[in-house]
Amino acid sequence: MKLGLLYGGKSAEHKVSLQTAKAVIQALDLTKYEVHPIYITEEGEWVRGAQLTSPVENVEQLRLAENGQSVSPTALNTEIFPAEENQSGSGKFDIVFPLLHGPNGEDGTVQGLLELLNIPYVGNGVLSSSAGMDKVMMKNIYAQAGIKQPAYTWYLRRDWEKDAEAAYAEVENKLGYPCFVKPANLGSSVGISKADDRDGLAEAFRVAFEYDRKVIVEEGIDGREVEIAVLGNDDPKCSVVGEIKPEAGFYDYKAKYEDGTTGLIIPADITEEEYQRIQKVAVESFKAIDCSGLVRADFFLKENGEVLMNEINTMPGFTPFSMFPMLWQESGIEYPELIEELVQLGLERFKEKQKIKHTF
Ligand code: G1L
Repeated sequence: MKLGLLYGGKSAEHKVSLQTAKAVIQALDLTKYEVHPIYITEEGEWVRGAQLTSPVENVEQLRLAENGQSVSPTALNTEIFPAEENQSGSGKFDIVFPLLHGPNGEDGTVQGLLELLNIPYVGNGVLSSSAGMDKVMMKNIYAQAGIKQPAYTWYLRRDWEKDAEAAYAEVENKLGYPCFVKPANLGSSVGISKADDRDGLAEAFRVAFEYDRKVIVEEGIDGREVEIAVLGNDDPKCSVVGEIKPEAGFYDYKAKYEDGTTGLIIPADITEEEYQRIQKVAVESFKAIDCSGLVRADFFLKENGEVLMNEINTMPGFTPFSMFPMLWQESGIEYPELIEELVQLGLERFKEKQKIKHTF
């Protein structure tokens, strides 16, 4: 089976992607899969490397600096497997693993490319990837689906520039303090701040607008932060629940990516009833944005047992020490098996789509 591994990318999380690719390669049975690395540089250039015959020792090797070959994204099937090299027949990838985050990978654009090229891929499709990437879209859909979540409001940079005071007054009116100000379109915690008063709010808007032209403001919730992993296509299953104990007010970028597993409690100490409620909302949220493959769903669990949707992540952290794989490990699925299952789910969805009639 020819497996393409797409990683790197024009994103702040380039390095995270490299680390994830290394972990996935390590877990793949290289005798079962022909693994072909495709590296997207920080400048956005696509570079194809030779088939991997052994795990990589360090992430720098994955930058394919030496004998990488520049390829065009739209020619993934043809340029990557030129005829003379194509011993095993079709020359097509059997499946591609898109390990990419941010505006050029997680937002559905890479998935769209793979759709056009008719290449099966792992994980979420175009719609769920793009809907999950835009926090405003995601919350609007969840509101429509009747999923309970913190109150929110949002602004375009242009509106804020025109009348910042009106925006602040509206936030105070609708949400109060504390509240969280976030760029609408980022997968990570970059540009997010907590505001406790008007001055803090003004600063939080300024910072968030450095990262996006659209900003969302969310009511601060007094509750525990719990997360669950969902795996499947049309009949998804849930892992155990995990909890994040925030050290510095909230789960910021540093805590998330540099301190590793600090403050993760798996499984979370919750009641059976709370678990059932979280599981139910997780599956509803998965279906509401038409997910496939996987999702990590994040919730607030209030003192009174109420479950509020925080957000879902269609491309969750995915090293063996990230929440998603650790939740599955605790649920009895080890990392290599998890990858295997995701590949099967990607193939299954592709087959399912082939059944659709295109003429009438
Ligand atoms: F392909 C999967 F399984 F769907 C998949 C793709 C991407 C799972 C997890 C991720 N995550 C990432 O790519 C990242 C969080 C490392 C982005 Cl930098």
